[in-house]
Amino acid sequence: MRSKQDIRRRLIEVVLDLASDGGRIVFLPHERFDPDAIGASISFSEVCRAIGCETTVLADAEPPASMSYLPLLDTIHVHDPGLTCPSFDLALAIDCHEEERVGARAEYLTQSRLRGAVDHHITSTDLGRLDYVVPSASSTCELIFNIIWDLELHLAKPLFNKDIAILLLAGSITDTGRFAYSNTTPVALRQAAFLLERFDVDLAALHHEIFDRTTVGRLQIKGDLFSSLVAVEEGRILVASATRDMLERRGVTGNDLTNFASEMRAADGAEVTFLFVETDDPPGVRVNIRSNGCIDAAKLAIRFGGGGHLRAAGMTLYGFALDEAKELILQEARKALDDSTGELDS
Ligand SMILES: [Mn+2]
Repeated sequence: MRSKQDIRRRLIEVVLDLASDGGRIVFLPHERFDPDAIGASISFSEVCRAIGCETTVLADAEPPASMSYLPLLDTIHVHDPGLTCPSFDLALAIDCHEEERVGARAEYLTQSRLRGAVDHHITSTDLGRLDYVVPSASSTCELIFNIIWDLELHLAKPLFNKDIAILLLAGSITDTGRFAYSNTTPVALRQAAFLLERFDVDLAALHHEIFDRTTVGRLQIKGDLFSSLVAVEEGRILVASATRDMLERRGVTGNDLTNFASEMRAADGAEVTFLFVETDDPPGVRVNIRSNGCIDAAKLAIRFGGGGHLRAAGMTLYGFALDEAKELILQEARKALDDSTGELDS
């Protein structure tokens, strides 16, 4: 088996090779991208362009207003399923590695000359030769930092800049819950220190944008959700759910709710929390899972076509009604808790 470093080296060699004659690379952040996926995609794309590649960041949708603080969002292209897929030398899935996670853009992975990934999600499929997937990394931005670092050393020229610093910090801060979750590594902290030493980034403003900034509608839906929260199995399982009507009444979307699942996990005695959100297009139920380490959230999500990490994962149950989804998943959660023998490795 090749080590992660070997795969990183090979990926860097391919990028350098493409840079020498204007090779074309497309970056594919996962669907419903978060700051980690988009921050990693844009920063890697910027660096590859700076060294001679032609690059495109191809997203499934426009960035949500909540991410408008991020630099270089105007460089993103939004996928148009009506257009034929242009040919690229290399297609990279970012913050994901499975075709399903990039949805309709999967054709770029299958039709490009080379394909790869940079990701830190738990692997459930066979990895390709250029799949740089490190589940122990705190964020994909941590892995992109390593790649840019290596490229700087190799080319002996500066490649980090202030925009890239903000993008990488945003991904890292989001995925580590402001350097508070158990996935926070000394490496992530050292990288953040390096970026803050080298560039004048307003860290307080970045934290505010990522974690504190909210809207009246979000505060109201939070009240609605938490006041209807249900404790199951003596509070070891906590369940909250949002119907389409609830979202409409407060003028918010399902994407505005993701952090609430993590907040619920802080309740005394909670071992696993579920947030169920009714979705429209296509109809189904989005499930966010947060675990305190007793059960493997990713394992549960993967079984239903989703994915994630040990303590944070999610999936969408297409065609399910809210009550059906809750019944099915709670049954699985009870089983998983019964089978659990205590703390899993994080
Ligand atoms: Mn991530």
